[in-house]
Amino acid sequence: MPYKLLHNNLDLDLHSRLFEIRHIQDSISDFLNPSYHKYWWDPSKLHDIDKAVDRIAQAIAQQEKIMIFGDYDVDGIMSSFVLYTFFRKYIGYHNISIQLPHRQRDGYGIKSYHLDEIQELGCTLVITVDNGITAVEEAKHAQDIWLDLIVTDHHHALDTLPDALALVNPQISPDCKFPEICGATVAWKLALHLADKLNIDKKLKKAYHHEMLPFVGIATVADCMPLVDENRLIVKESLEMMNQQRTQLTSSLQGFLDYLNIQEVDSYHIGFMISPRLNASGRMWSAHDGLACLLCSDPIKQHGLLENLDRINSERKDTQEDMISTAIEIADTSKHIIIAASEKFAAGIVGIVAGRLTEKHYKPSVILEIDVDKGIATGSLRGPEYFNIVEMLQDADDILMRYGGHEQAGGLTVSLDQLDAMRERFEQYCLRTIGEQIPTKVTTIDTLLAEHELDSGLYESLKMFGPYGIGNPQPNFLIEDVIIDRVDTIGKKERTHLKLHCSKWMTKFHIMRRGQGNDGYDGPLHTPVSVVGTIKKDDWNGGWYMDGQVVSEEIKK
Ligand SMILES: [Mn+2]
Repeated sequence: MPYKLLHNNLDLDLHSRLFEIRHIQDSISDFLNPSYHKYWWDPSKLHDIDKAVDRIAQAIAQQEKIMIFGDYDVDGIMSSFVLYTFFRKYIGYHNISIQLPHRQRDGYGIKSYHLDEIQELGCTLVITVDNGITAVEEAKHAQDIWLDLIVTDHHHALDTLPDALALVNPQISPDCKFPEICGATVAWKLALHLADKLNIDKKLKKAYHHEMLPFVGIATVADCMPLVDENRLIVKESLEMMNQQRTQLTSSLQGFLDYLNIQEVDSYHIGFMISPRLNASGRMWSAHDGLACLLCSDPIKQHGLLENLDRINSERKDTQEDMISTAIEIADTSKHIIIAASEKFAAGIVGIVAGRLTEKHYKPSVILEIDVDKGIATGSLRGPEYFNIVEMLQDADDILMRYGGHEQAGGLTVSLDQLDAMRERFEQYCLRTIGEQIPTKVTTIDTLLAEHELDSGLYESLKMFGPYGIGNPQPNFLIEDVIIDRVDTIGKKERTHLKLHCSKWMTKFHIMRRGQGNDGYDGPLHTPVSVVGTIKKDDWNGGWYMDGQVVSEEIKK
């Protein structure tokens, strides 16, 4: 695997080097200590927000029945939770409920039949969260049946906007300084603006703001929002709350973190422990199971709900592994694009499987669930960064029934009699645009670490530059002239790790290779090598370790 080093000017300090590599325009102090003053923008800047809160205030005054319509992923669940909590807990308004669509049955977004059902329940106002900006026909249907519809969303709008009572979306709000916020942040800003409209006590409004912060932070990370600008402020603040003021969190969130035994939460835990559990509910069964975990205030009951989520998540993982092996079996991985379609595939998981195959093979992939009764195949696409998914979909416009997406991810529906034509068209398109040779994946290394930087404060210094994720990736480092003194296998029987004891001149550190104890180490000892990896906190011994490896390949500088 080839490596490329982005920055090797050790005259600059570490933060300055990372600043240059990432082309960050903010001042160093604003970036390291993001403040509300600098990054928060007022909810009043959102398109139609006054219309929205006026109608909601009227609904409250008239004791109307309100329905929040969300989505089945983490952002959709959190958006619903954040808005609902304002009504129930902060203004004591109980004539409100949440409906989340069922992924397999309903698909994404509010449908006209949902509006009919909601009206039959006696509701006179629907507020969508994390969806609705493309619901043009549905908004028309709402008008036809005299049901008021407020859309709050953060997705990109189409050419035609729905004719709803209000459209609250940063993407169509020219005054928003930073529109790349998640659906939960939009819902939160709506509630905060509603608090002003209702003249809620300032202290109470502040309490709501703080109590919701961790939930909005989780949604921001889970929805893959870029962790820059206002999102960086939100996520940094929410991590600080989860870590330093845990007793002030809602009992449901405390219960969640305790159950997962997370000591110091960072974006990694959100992405790999919290979100998958909440998402699994919507993938395998109903997202209401995830929502129930957030709403539950009885610790014993919540423990049961969390165990249930864990079980669903394990099922999801098993199904995912099965699907990956089936996909590899039935797809021709030597082609430029990996395409696998099966009746056995689960609709909620096709996206993850496509993502894993693309990551492994560094090629675009399409995973489809076949529905023989309906005569269609529906699925997800993922692509490596050198490829544009949506352009390929547009190229096959005449043979696809439905499609959508962006550069690296998309979805499609195709009739079964066009499936082979689609395979052929996609492969031809890839051959034409990529060329004969599939590009080789180059691992980028941010910068070198000098010996004096390998001190006990390295982890804390890098933590200030976080949270890491989309838009601010975890830095990858190179350390040269390292001697591997000794290698140990540590850990319990089922899961052993390799520990490489390293030294660079007078400085000692270690590299951990988690879960790889059984593989052993056959690399060089007692001779200078280069090591590449990320810096992690050492919970056992304090300080830090490198999660990385010895590289023998040449590194392009
Ligand atoms: Mn979202």
